[in-house]
Amino acid sequence: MKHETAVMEQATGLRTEAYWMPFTHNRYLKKNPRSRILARAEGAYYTTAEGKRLFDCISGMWCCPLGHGHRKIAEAVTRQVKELDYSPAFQMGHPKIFSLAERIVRLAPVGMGQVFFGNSGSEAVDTALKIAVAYHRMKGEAARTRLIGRERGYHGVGIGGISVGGIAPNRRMFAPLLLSGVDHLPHTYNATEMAFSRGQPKWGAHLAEELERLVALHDASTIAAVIVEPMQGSGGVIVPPKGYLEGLRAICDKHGILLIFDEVITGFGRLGESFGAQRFGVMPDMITFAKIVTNGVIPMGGVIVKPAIYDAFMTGPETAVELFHGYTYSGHPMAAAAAHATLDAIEEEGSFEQARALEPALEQAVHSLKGEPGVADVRNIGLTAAVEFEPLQGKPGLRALKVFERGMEEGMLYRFTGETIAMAPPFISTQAEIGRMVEVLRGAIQATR
Ligand code: PXG
Repeated sequence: MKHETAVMEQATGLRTEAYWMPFTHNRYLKKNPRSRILARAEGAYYTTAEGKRLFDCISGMWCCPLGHGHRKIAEAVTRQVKELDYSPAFQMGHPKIFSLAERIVRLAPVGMGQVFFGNSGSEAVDTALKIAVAYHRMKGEAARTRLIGRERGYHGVGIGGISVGGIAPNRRMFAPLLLSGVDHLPHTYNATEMAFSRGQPKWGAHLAEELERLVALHDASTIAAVIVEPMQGSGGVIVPPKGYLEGLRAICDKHGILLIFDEVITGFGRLGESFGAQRFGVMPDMITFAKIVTNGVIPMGGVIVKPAIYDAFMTGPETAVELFHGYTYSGHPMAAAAAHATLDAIEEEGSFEQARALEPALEQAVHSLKGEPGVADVRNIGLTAAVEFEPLQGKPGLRALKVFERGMEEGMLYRFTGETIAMAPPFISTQAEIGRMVEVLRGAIQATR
């Protein structure tokens, strides 16, 4: 209790000026920070500094689906800090990172071979883009330097990631830094054709053909890779149309272009399978991951590659470094311990099965919001869903912000961005909690005009 009181007191006298908060309306939040300060977390709930309990509708930021304060993960991390807190990442290793790589390859679609580790999704993406360009160079196709992303895509905030990314505000301020030689596929969202789709929309497979247009424009011999999220998460839960990813795969194969799936959100169970690749039955050449691999407890990210990619680098003198890339914290022992414990828990608790079992309940509940005031679309797949609103007149984004704030008052921590509210509840949620999450949302929508 003493500690509890100390946490609350810290929050009461909070001085907010020195902390520049990421992706945040700093001035607005700092006017009234108290409701936004989290003090504790346990299972599927946060407690704010004001003592309010919030259901974690978005699993942290899509990363904590096994629940907070997971005993096994906490114990593994505690043991690890005493056993081996840090190990140099270059020219040295430690047992847990080798075995972790092997485990991740086993979870990945058949045919993957190696894992390169970093500390975040952004690092994973920039690593994958570098590997793609370097791979072609190693194969004697140094002209293949062009990268293709997609509108509305989110690939983190590194220079590579914002260049292939397609979220305009993330790019606008940094325009001079964006990589040259990048092009974008159109996004696949079309309200007229697919509003209120359950799971994969039936319309839109033909949009993959846009890649043929880009190939015709730039010539295949200049294109290194295409990077897409199998399901666009940050863009607002945009689900790939049936046949679309298959189409991209076929066109990449035809032209010798690498296909990268950015699975930072979809990796490790969000879609009820290890990766979106398995859910959609489409095999990429590289997969980027982060978030759920450690249940969000310690930062970790990475890239899974096909053996043919790894092998292309394993040439030249054996004493020479093959890839001039890596981070001080690549394969950090603390992250490796957290990841092993997370993967253990996923096996023991049947986490992917939990996610699969909750999918129909979430689908049914969110689609019942059709017809509520201002609801323009509802979409879902796996254990994630989004509700999109018609903007309040002359006030873009305000409706979702108001719904979010109302939700907090009612004990729900949703995710809002633009005109959408997104949900990606923990896999450990009960059906009743999913139901409540949606009913509170209904109330918040009705109260917001
Ligand atoms: N790729 C994808 C597909 C992502 O979703 C990143 C890369 C970058 O990961 P890092 O670890 O560098 O942040 C992401 C991150 C949200 C939200 O609520 C999504 C992300 C991060 C924060 C919030 O939409 N995705």
